[in-house]
Amino acid sequence: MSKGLFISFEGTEGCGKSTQVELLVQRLRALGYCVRKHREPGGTPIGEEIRHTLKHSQHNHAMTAETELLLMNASRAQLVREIIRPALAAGEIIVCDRFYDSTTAYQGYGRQLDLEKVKAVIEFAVGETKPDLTLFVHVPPEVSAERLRSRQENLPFVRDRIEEADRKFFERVARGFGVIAAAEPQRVKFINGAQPIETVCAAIWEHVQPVLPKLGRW
Ligand code: Z5A
Repeated sequence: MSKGLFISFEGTEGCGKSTQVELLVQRLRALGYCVRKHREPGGTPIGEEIRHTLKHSQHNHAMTAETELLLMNASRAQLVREIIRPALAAGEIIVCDRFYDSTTAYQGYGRQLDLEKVKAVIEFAVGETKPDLTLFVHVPPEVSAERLRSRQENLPFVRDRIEEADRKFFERVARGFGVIAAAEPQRVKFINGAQPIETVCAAIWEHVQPVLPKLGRW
């Protein structure tokens, strides 16, 4: 049985997940915990190549929703076996920027693939390896759009195929995250991301602190 702790972050783009992942990892390391930070898709050499194919490759325009689903989960299957399981077995903390709830939200609700088939693919990719705690960072679409716009102004343009989807796609994704959070309130904690960074960080810590004593005792 795993002795470590697996925490995932979820939410729509621009909700502030990556900012909060970094703050949480820094805080846990400062307290002496052994923590690994990963992102999905990606996190392993194979996963990072899949990430490039999914997001930035010049040849990915024709990618079907089914291919997208399988590539997301190919990257995940590799991350789970190469990194997450060994780290959990060694008693470490894994903090992951997105995990399988993103597949349910984006490929299930967003791309409108059959939810039962999506679930079966996820289960094949992860097996028994599931997050102990998921922080769902929620912001209204206008906050997300404004943050992405201001970040874009400060970065060179990088093509991202998934971000090219239309508004209705992102509305379905947001609705999907809401359904997921409501279905599993024990695991998935709702965080109001439309607050100052320090306030969001404190709200996240309220959920992380109580699970830390369970490390090594699952
Ligand atoms: N995807 C999928 O379809 N299926 C799957 O199974 C998986 C993923 C795993 C990954 O993109 C894409 O893959 C994603 C879902 C899909 N696609 N889309 N679209 P990614 O990894 O490149 O990016 P992301 O996960 O979508 O996140 P992001 O765009 O990088 O944003 P974020 O991590 O949520 O936010 P952030 O980078 O922390 O913050 C955004 C900006 O807001 C930044 O300038 C911050 O300084 C600022 N910020 C953050 N917090 C605040 C607060 N509280 N106030 C004000 N400003 C803030």
